[in-house]
Amino acid sequence: MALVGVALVAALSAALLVVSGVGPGAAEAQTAQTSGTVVAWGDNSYGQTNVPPNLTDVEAISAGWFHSLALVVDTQDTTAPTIQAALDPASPGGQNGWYTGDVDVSRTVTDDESDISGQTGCRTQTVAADTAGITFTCSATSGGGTSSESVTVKRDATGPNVDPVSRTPAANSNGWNNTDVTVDWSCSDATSGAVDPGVSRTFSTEGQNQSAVGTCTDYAGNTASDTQTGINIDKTAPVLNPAVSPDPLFLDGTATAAANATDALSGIASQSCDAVDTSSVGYGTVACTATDLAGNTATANVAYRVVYDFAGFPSRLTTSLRRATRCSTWSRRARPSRSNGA
Ligand SMILES: [Ca+2]
Ligand SMILES: [Ca+2]
Ligand SMILES: [Ca+2]
Repeated sequence: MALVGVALVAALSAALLVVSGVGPGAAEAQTAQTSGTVVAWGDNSYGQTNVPPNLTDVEAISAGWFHSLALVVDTQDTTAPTIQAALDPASPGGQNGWYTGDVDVSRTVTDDESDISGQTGCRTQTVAADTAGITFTCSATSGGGTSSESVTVKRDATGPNVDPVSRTPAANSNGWNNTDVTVDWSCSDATSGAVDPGVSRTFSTEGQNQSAVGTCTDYAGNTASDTQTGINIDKTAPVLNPAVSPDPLFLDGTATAAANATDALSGIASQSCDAVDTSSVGYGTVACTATDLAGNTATANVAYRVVYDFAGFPSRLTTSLRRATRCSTWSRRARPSRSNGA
């Protein structure tokens, strides 16, 4: 409240309807309306109707002999300070509201109606470590009261963990697979959390020393990768070109078969053929098998023929045969001619 001295003499307003107070004096009278406006009337020869301009919010008045008093309400601050927060960077660089680097939090505290009498927690703060959420609260007090404003910052500048879990199926003892290979990784993250609990990648292409890369992502958008090497896939069976030797095969002779296998990728691990049977003259087949280092197996048959081992006739038998041949020749010459048509 403030007490203001006023000289008021004025004509009574016809609009004097709602009155909150009356101040009768010796030469004038005045009243304050509920709107705060002062109306005065009396003898203006003393200047008593010159109501001070901007005289509003009058709560009470009192008229004297040559003076008047008006009690006006102080201009009050009815609003607490305004707190404006600012972050630098202004917006998160990561996803889902996460900052992925340092963040400065500052405040601007203002009050147009009264002075700031105190403030706490309003100084500039820097978030330089990962946090799932840290809240900074600024409180400021003025004649209008106390206001508070809070800012929560989430910072995750660290990539997630990506750990190899399995390789299915496992490579054989030679380090090879002959089917698709699936590599699995687990994902975890200490601050914002992993988007997926794990990732996997399946290889179906044949090749040696292939690499598989697993990438995990956290909710802030950070990523991390792991590379698994040495993935050897060979799905193709060896190629056989079997052969039997010697050629020709003689009855009861010694003979062997060879698979003559080749493999373009993992290479031949083993190859073999069944025994060649020369115990009888004629045609036969023998089976050959080859396996590559990946475990692919191929089989092929090869045909063969067993013949007599003819090294020529003995000399005594040759003489007998010559004689028999001559006799046969003579017999044919001695045969009667069929010129007669018989
Ligand atoms: Ca204020
Ligand atoms: Ca993280
Ligand atoms: Ca192969």
